Amino acid sequence: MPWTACVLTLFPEMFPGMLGHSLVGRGLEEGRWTLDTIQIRDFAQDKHNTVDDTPCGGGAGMVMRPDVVTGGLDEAAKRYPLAKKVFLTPRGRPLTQEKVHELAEAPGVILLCGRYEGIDQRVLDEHDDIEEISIGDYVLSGGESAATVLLDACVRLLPGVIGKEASHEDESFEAGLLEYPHYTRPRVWRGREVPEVLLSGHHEKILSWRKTQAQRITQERRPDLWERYCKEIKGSA
Ligand code: 6GU
Repeated sequence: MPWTACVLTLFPEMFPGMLGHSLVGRGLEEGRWTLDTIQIRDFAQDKHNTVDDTPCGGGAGMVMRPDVVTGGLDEAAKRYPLAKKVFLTPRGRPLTQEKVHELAEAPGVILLCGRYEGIDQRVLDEHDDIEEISIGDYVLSGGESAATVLLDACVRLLPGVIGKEASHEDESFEAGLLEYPHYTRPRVWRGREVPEVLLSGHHEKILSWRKTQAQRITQERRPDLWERYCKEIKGSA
């Protein structure tokens, strides 16, 4: 069975979108993963197909109704009983590469995308197996672009999707460091030379240079990652 993605959204036409292109799109065509969408509006309970209402207690924006959202969630769980359920929200726990691995190793995911100000809290209280995940500290207009990001990150880890082009170990975050800089031909471009060591053919020196660069860049840009990396090094020494 391939890995399954099921997206609950008011805008199913946004999918596959970017996920239909490049290596991830090829993986979809080759059946290495499947993408299903569920239109949340199909579970509206009234003749006007209402999905949202004004927030209790007042305030700006609209809130998605719990009866409508749960109808969609139940249908998704019926189709994909083993999939992990995720609600994409800026209030969620941050998405990390570790979490991406966990989701990619599950049989699949059900992704609930909110629009408007959010969804009624009682849906989340009722379905205690829904994990709330955020893709970063900024606010998007809806969960669909976040779902696209999460799916890209998961699908590229599935067997056969990336092929031998990338060994994942070298990538940013996999070793707790940001990735080292890359170079290709020409050897000199606008007076800028490719670092000598990369042309030396000396494999050990190249590995050591790359590691030093990865450490320098991480230290400069991500003191949070650097601190954790240093602690882990100490712990394993
Ligand atoms: Cl998952 N959704 C929305 N709407 N905004 C976000 C987000 C998710 N993650 C960061 N900002």
